[in-house]
Amino acid sequence: MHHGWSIGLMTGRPGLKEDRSAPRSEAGKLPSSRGRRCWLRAFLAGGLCVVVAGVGLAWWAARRQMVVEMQDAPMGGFFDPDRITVAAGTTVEWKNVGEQPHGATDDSTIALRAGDAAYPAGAKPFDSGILPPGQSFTYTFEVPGTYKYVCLPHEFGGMTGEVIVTK
Ligand SMILES: [Cu+2]
Repeated sequence: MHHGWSIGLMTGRPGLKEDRSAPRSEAGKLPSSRGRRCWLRAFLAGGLCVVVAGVGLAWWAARRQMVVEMQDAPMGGFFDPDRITVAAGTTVEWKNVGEQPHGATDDSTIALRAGDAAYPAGAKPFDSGILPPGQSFTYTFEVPGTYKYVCLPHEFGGMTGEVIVTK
């Protein structure tokens, strides 16, 4: 207000004072509309934060979850994918999408060939048991290293897999 008035005085041009005073009423409204815009901006920024956090969380969760499908094949079956690399803390889900029973275990004491199954020192062996069609088994890999596992009913047919766990 003072600013417009002083400029009007300095320039001394007639009519300018009126020109300056006309938008003054609009200028008077400005703080409240600016305030509303500020709230809107804060609201949008907050919403954006929530969206970004949600996407980040979903990405983080996806990174720590992996699905390996157990599929039927003429020689018994196969894991799809049969070799994965995951970060420590990842939960792997084996899902039997076939029509015959499958399984997953890295326990070398029950595997047909001891070399087909292995897990790093410090880890405990996992064993899904026999999974009927449609069933799943999950295991969370906490210890980094190389895991070799088999489907017991189809190990002879080469149904083996590998999980490499990084730190
Ligand atoms: Cu199998």
